[in-house]
Amino acid sequence: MAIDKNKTEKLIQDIDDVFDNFMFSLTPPARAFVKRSVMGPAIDEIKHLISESRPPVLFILGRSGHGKSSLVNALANKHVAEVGDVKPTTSSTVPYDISFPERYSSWQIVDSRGIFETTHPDGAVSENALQTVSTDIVKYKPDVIMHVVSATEVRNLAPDLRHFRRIYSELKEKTGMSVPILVVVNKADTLGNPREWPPETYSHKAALIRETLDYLADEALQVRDKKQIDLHTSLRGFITDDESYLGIIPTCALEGEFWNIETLSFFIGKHIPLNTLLDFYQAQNRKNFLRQISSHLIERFSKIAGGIGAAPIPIADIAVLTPLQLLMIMTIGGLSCREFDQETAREYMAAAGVNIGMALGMRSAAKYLLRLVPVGGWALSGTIASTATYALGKSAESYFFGGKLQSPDYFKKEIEEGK
Ligand SMILES: Nc1nc2c(ncn2[C@@H]2O[C@H](COP(=O)(O)OP(=O)(O)OP(=O)(O)O)[C@@H](O)[C@H]2O)c(=O)[nH]1
Ligand SMILES: [Mg+2]
Repeated sequence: MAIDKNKTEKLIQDIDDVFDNFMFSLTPPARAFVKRSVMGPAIDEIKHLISESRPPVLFILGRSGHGKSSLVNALANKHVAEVGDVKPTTSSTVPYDISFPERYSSWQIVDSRGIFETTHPDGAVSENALQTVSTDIVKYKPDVIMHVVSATEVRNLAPDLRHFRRIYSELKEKTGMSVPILVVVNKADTLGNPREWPPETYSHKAALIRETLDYLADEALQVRDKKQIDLHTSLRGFITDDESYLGIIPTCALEGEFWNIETLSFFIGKHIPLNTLLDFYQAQNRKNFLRQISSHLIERFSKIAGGIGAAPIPIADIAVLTPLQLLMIMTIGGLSCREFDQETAREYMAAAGVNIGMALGMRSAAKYLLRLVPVGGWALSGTIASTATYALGKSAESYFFGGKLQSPDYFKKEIEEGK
């Protein structure tokens, strides 16, 4: 299971009702403040991340046979694109949707299949082909462009990259659009002896990959600065300061031998818009990435909760925060591939030691949350509110993602001890 966007509206409505019910104790100005400055932003955050989320558009560029389709399959973690050795007969861009119904997600792939084969006798890409790609970028408005080059061909095909960079710069100037582009150095396994794999085991293979990446960055693209994506090793690729090619990532997309696909996925996730992240990561069923969205959400929600400290009249009752916290817990559960509903919040609460009967509605569930994070004091300060929300979120995250429940108290202490 996963987060079903279509259910979000209803859930937000429910939470809003719960919230209205919790407002009795507040004066009208305080009520208006909490609604405008706390609940509003929290709901907007969920809308932005979930109900307004849309499929990412991934544009794949590169010569035939270099592994464009294989990469799509590797990223998707399932067979979605045709892989083969058959030369393309038509040179046109083929857009297609991949849907992941069980994960309520989809992607749009734009495969520039064959376009780069319309070449001059000397092997260079024709100006015509480049213009076609340029038109297609305007037409399909991709969120990211992957330029796939087989590792063994990097030296031969360096001009492709430079030509494309030129065309892209012109396009950028003309239209103002800015799409992150990365070079995927695929078939890294075929450098040298293909049987020496993976490169973590064979230092010679690792050296060949490094050499190829360095050549690409320093000589072919002449980037001024490049940083390792993984601080421990240069083997997993670079982030560059190039105006077009933001990343250089080696991969193996051969089925059964996948390598460094997670780095690629992570890099794409860093560069696509926030409202495409849910579809992008949820489709892949990669829990560690969904956990990052969850962490981002917890931080946002605790910051929003902290806003309560700025209320014109001190707000004494932390209960006003519980609808927000309930929404947060349900979303964290949803991201971890539970159902996106109150059952999920109930499951966490039961695990944390607050067993609420099945018959009780959302309002009671929210009330019971208070037992999990007791806070003292007569007025709710911003710090208390954000700490309590953070601790609760982290505790839910440990339960849904870590498989081992840590109490909110544990995280509260961590914050108080300044960790
Ligand atoms: N050894 C190795 N083979 C790969 C890798 N990626 C793809 N291949 C193989 O390369 C061949 C071509 O892969 P495709 O994914 O079909 O290439 P493509 O770029 O989509 O080709 P077109 O659709 O013709 O433009 C297939 O036989 C793949 O199995 C890789 O990382 N390593
Ligand atoms: Mg293909």
